[in-house]
Amino acid sequence: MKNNWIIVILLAMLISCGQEQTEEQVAEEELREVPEFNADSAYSFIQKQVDFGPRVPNTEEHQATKRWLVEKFETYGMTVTEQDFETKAYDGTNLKLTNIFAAYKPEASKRILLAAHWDTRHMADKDTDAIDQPIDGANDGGSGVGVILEIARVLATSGLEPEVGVDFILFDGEDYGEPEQTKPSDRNHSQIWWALGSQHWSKNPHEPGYSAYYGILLDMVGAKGARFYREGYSMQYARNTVQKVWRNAHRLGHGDFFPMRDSHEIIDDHVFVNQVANIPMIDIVEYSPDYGFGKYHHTHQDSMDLIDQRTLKAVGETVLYTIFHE
Ligand code: AHN
Ligand code: ZN
Repeated sequence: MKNNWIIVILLAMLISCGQEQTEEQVAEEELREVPEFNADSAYSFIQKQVDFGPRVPNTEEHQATKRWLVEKFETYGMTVTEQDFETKAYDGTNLKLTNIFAAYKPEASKRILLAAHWDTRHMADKDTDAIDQPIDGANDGGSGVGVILEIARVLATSGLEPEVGVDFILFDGEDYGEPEQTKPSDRNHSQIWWALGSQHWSKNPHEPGYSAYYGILLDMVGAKGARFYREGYSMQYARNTVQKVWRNAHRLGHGDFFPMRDSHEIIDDHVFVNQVANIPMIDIVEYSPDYGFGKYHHTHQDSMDLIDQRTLKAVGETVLYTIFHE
């Protein structure tokens, strides 16, 4: 009998000890130092991409941008893998595409995968003018890459190191889908002509068996006044990560940018990463449950005039904080 009581007391001590540790861990987490995300630097990375011209597959501008992106990651001491491949577009054009992969802290086994697309749309099919001309894609393409490059710069230079490793993937051919005007209501859904780079990589990862703890896709993360809702597929495949990231945004005072509200599913690069590569990936994307994409979407309004450093900062700080708290 006496022994039973001793066991109960010992158990109680163990439990309370465990709780104390948890509290300590929480306190320690809150004290974790997170390096500064420089929105001015992220902005300049977007400006640089736009200065190359539209990053349309099979153009010289696209090639030149690719060389710069690879060099940028290499400057930050990362090993870069270029995945070249060819694929047919909706109109039969043979596209020469490249997915760009870079690894930070490759020895870490727990890894976060950050993704964006680096190509831009070959037409302004939602505009009323010059619909056959390619767009600048400052936000659609440029912003996700800009935030990613700034995170890569910070990881390489701040002197602070997260516990996790971080991988970066820049997908090509995301935006080469069919024109809005020729989208027939009875169109054949068996083939999706968008997200060609992520479709290829998800089926053929650059390293067989590649995986990550979770991924975060950044798409159109730089527009003034942007709102990031909890996108449908992200909630289906990676709900915990959505909740964690949105909670972090609110902790940092960026709650206005990250409403606690769902939007329905959209086809974006993360769909294939989730369904084919089986890596849970969320999409931080400007897509409203009320009106869908912003009015600049696939128009010539998607230029540097649209980009606001406050939006870049909200997204960049939230993602960096999340990385440093894993
Ligand atoms: C749809 O148009 C449904 N998905 C394409 C997502 C996208 C286009 N993101 C950027 N541009
Ligand atoms: Zn687009």
